[in-house]
Amino acid sequence: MEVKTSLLDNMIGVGDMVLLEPLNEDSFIENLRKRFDHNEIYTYIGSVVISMNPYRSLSIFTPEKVEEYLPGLDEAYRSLRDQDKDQCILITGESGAGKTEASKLVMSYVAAVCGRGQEVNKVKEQLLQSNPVLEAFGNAKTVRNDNSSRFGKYMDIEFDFKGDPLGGVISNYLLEKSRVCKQPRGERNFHIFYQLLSGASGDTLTKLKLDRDFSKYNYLSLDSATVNGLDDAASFRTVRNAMQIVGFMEDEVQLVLELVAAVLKLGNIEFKPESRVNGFDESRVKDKNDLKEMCELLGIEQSVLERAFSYRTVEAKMEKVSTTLNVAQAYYARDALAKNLYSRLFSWLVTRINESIKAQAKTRHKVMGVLDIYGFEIFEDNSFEQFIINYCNEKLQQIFIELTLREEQEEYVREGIEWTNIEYFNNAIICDLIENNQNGILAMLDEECLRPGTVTDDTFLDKLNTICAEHQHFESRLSKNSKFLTDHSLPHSCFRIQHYAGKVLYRVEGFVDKNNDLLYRDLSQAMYKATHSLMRQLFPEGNPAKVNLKRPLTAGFQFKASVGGLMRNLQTKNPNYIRCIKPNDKKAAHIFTDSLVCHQVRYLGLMENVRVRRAGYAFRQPYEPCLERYKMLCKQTWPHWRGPARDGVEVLLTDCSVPAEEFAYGRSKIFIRNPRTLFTLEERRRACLEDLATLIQKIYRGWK
Ligand code: AD9
Ligand code: MG
Repeated sequence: MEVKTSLLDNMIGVGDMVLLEPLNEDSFIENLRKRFDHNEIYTYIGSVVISMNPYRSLSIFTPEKVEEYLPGLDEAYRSLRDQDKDQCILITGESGAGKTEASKLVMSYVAAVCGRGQEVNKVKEQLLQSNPVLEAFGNAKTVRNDNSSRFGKYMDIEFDFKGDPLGGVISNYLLEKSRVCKQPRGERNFHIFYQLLSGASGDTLTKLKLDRDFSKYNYLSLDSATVNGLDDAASFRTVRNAMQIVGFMEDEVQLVLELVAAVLKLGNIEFKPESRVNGFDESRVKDKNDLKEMCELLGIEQSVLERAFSYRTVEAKMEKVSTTLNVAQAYYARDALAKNLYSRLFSWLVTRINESIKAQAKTRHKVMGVLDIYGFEIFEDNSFEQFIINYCNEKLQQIFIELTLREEQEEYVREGIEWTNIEYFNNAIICDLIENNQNGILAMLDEECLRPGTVTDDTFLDKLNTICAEHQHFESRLSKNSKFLTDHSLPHSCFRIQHYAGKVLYRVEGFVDKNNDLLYRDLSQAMYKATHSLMRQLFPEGNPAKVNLKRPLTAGFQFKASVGGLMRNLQTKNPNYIRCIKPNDKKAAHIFTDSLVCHQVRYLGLMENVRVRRAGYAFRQPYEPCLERYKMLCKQTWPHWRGPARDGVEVLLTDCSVPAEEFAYGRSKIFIRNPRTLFTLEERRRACLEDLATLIQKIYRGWK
């Protein structure tokens, strides 16, 4: 391909990597750097958007400008409106790369380009304002990102036939609930706790029986309670306002805040041992004040909750046996309750928001899905949560590979278009290591959780060691595979996975417990007895009339099923990608670390992406519908073409003076290289339709 590089390209780099000459890893990185230095944070690979996190606000991000700056989106939106195909925007990249910010830009873009009018504006505003609410409850400061998403989010924006938004539906994926009780060093609990304490009026805090001082609460980490650049008090006002716009009633907001307060109170309940005659220690609540206040907030009888922290009832068949809890078990029960309470509250918020934003009676025409998940992360200590998050990222990378690299190439071959195969790493093997139904890591974890007898994290690791030992992406001290086993100091209680985005060492401690996600029934029954209407609603299994002796599904099993469903959903849509890249590890503006960027470019498969794209065609359609749609643009094909559709399309494109190198004829489809060619055809078709409408009107008037 002959490419003319202009002086401007030399200075600020080329906007589409497809045009980069020469193409190699160095020139690719250099191009990103040049553009980054000139505040050009978006670069394309055809329609795939590469987005560099600028770590500062650029004035280009006014909603009006978004349209100009995200042409990739423009294409998705036009395809949705004109090609009648559901779209999805898949936003990927590691933690802190800018996915959530990009997803908000997508929403602002939708708001900016489509219709006005009171009703449409209300829908848009509600969709946009769902963000601050979910971020307050589902995001937190981590070492990697001051506003890190700790849940996965998928949102379908629904459109009518004109392309105006009608509403939306949000699905959420596994919230990292362990954070409610404990945060790693340098990290915080979910934003809402700090926002509430900093931003609520004195009166509200008194009603909630809360103190403004963070240090009063066991569940709030203190070493990083305030975050530079975050104004918790102002955010609280934003969240309150957003809740109102989304449609929360005042009393609902109050109920939500009471539950947030209840979590803080719960964390302050402490236990002491009381010796019994037989030598066992039985747990007792130490200082009853927090317990009392929590019960007052929720309308729970104090003695019921107190008892649930000292005894546990085990029900088997028709029998009920009461056993005592020791201090450690009481703390375990307390934390399990706090985590469940908070994560159920979060899911309730999503359901409640959906009630408000769902499309009203009008039938939806098309949807645009926007996926913003927690990014790939490697911490010093990685546990079950990172394992789940990284698995989700593997799945997303797999979709990219399937749809962009594999299927694309296979289609060219199938259609008989000349093609030289491009090699790439397929991470299906890692997905399989994790999710295989027989011997995947999640299946083995479930098997361990269900096995009778003594089950510990170590027995789980033993199992992994024997079954996965030879897998080339798995490593443990007992691994037989030496390919990645360079480090003989791998600790005993760990295993390591060579993910597509890097090696991660997981500590097994807590895996079994987190997967089981056990909550003693006495506690759910105590919660169900509350007079607090929302609390009751969150613990339906506490209803004594509905005792279910079946084991609840494990956390891993549920996650795998929901991610599987998500992937199937995404595959029915036309994918559009925003690949986010983090320029440095310091959360700082103006710094571009070559090695870090290079690592991401590699694992995201971006070089392969350019190669496939350069050789490929952006748009394809079977001959018949293509001819049907555009036949009016050419005298020879309008109103009917007699003959094979393929020939009709050829006549049509030649007549429309589309240059020959712009298309290729496959066995059943026409392939068009540049989406702009298609847009030109669309515009001409529209003009044609308008002329036709005017003509019909004239004839009609003539008749009258
Ligand atoms: V995580 O996987 O949820 O931990 P994200 O979502 O990829 O991560 P996020 O969008 O939260 O990252 O971006 C991190 C921070 O980078 C933001 O809080 C902003 O301070 C900064 N950022 C990201 N994108 C932009 C942008 N387009 N303009 C300005 C940005 N700042
Ligand atoms: Mg995020």
